[in-house]
Amino acid sequence: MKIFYAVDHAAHACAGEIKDGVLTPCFENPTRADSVGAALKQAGYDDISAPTDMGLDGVLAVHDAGYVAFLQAAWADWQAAGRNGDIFPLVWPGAGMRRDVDPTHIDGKVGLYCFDSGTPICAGTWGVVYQSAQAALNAADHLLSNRCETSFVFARPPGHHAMPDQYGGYCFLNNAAIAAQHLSQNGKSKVAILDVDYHHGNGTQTIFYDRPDVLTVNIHSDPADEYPYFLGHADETGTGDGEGFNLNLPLPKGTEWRQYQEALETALSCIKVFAPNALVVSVGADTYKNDPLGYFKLETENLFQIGASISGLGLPTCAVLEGGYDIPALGTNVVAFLNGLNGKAH
Ligand code: SP5
Ligand code: ZN
Repeated sequence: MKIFYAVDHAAHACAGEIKDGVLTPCFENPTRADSVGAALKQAGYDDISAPTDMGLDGVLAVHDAGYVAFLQAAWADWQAAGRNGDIFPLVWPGAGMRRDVDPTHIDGKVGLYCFDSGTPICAGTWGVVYQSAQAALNAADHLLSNRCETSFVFARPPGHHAMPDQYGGYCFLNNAAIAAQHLSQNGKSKVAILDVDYHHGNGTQTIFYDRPDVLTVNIHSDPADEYPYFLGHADETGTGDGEGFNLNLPLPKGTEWRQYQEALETALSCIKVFAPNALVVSVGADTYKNDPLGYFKLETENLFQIGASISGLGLPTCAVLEGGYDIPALGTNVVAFLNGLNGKAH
């Protein structure tokens, strides 16, 4: 299994996020990737590389050019406005306000391109975000021409909340969507994306919502009672030609393996019927019982079982890390998932 990550990931390190109304140290911080890197090496996964630079085309295939230009310039614009701390939004275009305007002030730009208050930007953010997207492109590329059957990206920051033109949920560029689109444009005529992060992958769903050739399937905490609230409900099934090619399987807080496994079987059956040529998995370890942001009750062994069940599909598979905030356990949980995915023993 080929593994990629942003080697300079530690440059994306913000001071805090707003949680429960309080500025709190960021859950999504560099120690996450350190935990994963150490566990991978200890488990013998040593084919780990920095990505080669495949350029912006793969990013612009899923994100709006104006949004990407904003991300590239945001820190310089923020500094030019005399600010030194992390970038946070001040005002949003709420319902009934205009989105078809082009703010020249950084506060207007941030409001236009951001959808939550928990996703700060610091000096190093763009460079790391770009490298993580490159890691996803490299991992997808390695599935082409059968160079490898499985690949993995321990991307940080994660990606599945990132919309075509908005960031949030710790996510800026949608790494999984970028990987899927790369596969789609290079001979994989049908691609499935399975998202098993605790939170709904609102960005990934949105990017492919009108596409019948990219199936998106999500198993996540019911957005009636959990972030991101405004997408991820069971009645969202796709639109236009994409009608019937999005499946949401929301589960209640407190979900244990027995109930999760039923949803997973439903998800895998749906993917089998779709019969894709390749699979992208958004894997989050925030389904783990001790996760500080998640309220499911999965054990490490269950992460292994998720990986093993997915491997039963027999598809070329690119796994992309999303959430997981019990940082000491994160590496162990990721390795458990990968051992399952690669047909190894738990
Ligand atoms: C990629 C990913 O997992 N992103 C998750 C972003 C979640 N951000 C919102 C956190 C809000 C936490 N609220 C918890 C309430 C605890 N009482
Ligand atoms: Zn999550």
